[in-house]
Amino acid sequence: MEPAYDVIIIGAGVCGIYQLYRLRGLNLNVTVLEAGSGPGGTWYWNRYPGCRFDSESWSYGYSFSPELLEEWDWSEHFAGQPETLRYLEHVVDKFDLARDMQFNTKVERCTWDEDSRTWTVETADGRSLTCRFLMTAIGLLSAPTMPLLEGTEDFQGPSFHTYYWPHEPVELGGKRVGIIGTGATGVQLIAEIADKVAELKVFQRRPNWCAPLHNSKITPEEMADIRSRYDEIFARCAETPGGFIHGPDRRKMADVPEEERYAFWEKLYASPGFGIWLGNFRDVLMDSEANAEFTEFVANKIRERVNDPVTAEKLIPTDHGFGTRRVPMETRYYEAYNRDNVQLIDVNDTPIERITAKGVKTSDQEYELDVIIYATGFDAITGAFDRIDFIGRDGRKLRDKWSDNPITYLGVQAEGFPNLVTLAGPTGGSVSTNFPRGIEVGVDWATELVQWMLEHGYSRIEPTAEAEEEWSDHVADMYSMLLMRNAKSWFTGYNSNVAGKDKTRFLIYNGGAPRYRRWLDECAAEGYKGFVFG
Ligand code: NA7
Repeated sequence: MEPAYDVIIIGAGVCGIYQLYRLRGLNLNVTVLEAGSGPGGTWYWNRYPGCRFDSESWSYGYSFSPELLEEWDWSEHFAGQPETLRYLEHVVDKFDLARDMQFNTKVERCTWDEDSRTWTVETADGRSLTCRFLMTAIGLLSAPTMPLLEGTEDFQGPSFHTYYWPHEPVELGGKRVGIIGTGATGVQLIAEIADKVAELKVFQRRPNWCAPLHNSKITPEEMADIRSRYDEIFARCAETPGGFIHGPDRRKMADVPEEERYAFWEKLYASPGFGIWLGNFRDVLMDSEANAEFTEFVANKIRERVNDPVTAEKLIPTDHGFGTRRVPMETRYYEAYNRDNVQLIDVNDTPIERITAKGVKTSDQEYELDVIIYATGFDAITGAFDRIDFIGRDGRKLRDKWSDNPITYLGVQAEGFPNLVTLAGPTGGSVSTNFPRGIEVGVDWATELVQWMLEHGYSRIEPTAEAEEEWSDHVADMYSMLLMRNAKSWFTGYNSNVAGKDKTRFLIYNGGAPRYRRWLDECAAEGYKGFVFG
């Protein structure tokens, strides 16, 4: 029996939107299943105050449509979440994509049937849909995790994970607010609300190396200039490892005279965006001596910005060097701790014992709060896969296959799971880049693959175990070059709140976007080597 759909895409975020657009071009029968009540993915869910891009807005928008580029104006160099959501909704409207999207549709189980060569997708509302190809666009950071603390249900005021920030406005003015977590999310939120709440208690386990974002408005003249340079901007993003406008300085730190080196670092610290991380001397992220010197430079910046020396030292990471975990970008984050209403509570000194009806109880005291916010991060990349039952060939479960290390071929497919295309899945190139830049490459490639299969009369694709092994070795090699491999963060698959994930896993591809594209291109040029077709 023919399946109901040629392709089902799970997820209507940045990736799912573009994948639907491309498959329309092949005249296929496609539907997108989305758990949210509208499109936008990450930008639909994360509505917490202060949520915004760390990518330059104009380097984040889709590049595929000159008309779209022509008509969309960004208001800030680093746009806030409401604007980004409006942008994605605009794209969906413009290309009339919503008619092939089913919202409020949560996927629970996907089962491969070898005889009919179809996937059956079961949804939480009790429906079963069949398709030839199943594509996941389920996000990297879409499986939020709560801390393993007792009593989270007992708290009597409002409390939520940042990912589930309510759609209706949350009144924080005059409230006593507690935030657990100081990653990129916590840092944005803390800086945004510090001067709006009565009291802010920040419960910090490990600080991060944060750097100034230097956001600003885009004037009409600037927007006109950006528009005239889009080709140049996207060409630049295509040549940098991270898909950003910022690429590494090829000089070695030690080869640059000290005075010049520090002048360069001062300039980076005063410049907008990720340049300080991704535009630094290349060896800062690879060589521990170079890293230590730059790390001390940033530590001194924190000391200059935080009035109380004890608080300043608590905000300075001691377990990892600068840039070896995700660098949170901030706007007056450190200055928030100079305010009388903001208190930093180091949970290493006074561990949280439990959440109570009234607030947070540490070994030291009970902090009475009106609102508790969990900025405790995500079960990154594989978490969203684990929350769906993917059952492949011979009843194999993807969750089991990936429990130790998520292995794939090119980040695109896993052996044992025919016709399942893991867009933005583990070990793929898009997950470590400025996301839309990476995902346009991945989606274009997947679309061409489907087209090629249709032209050749194939209805089944699966990678070989050998191809998967070769890719996994390469992924591991790429980690070995970077100091990041030793830091505990979601880049290395670490999450203390998920059983079995408090250890290093190779989750992302660190070889850089240009190298990833070469692998994809070579694979296609050689008749999609490494895959077996039927
Ligand atoms: P992150 O970067 O994973 O940060 C989560 C934070 O929550 C981090 O500071 C954790 O401390 C903290 N955390 C987690 N569990 C606990 C418990 N039990 N007690 C205290 N503190 C805890 O997630 P974000 O949402 O901030 O950022 C995710 C990405 O979104 C980000 O990288 C951007 O790409 C966008 P830890 O460091 O583990 O000690």
